[in-house]
Amino acid sequence: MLEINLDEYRIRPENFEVPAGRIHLVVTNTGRLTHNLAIESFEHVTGEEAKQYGRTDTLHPGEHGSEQAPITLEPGKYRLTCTIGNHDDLGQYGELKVVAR
Ligand SMILES: [Cu+2]
Repeated sequence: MLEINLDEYRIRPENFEVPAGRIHLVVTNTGRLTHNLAIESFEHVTGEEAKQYGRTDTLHPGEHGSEQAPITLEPGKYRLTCTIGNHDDLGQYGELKVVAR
């Protein structure tokens, strides 16, 4: 389970390590703007969209959210990001490490 807080413009905590398999998101927007949380491939080819493994709905201030659909992750490194506006550019991203069970 990933318990994450979103605000301007951070994902807290920024770094996670979880066992491979089903990932449950428990996300709270503690900020004053809308945010979301998406899990994407850690690296992607420049000019191409990152592969997205799952995400929450858009969360308004004070709202809680979970994954929109079941998320299953293989071991590896993933990127956590907010896909709203330019929040990622402003620093709203983190890293998720998935390790073999
Ligand atoms: Cu955001």
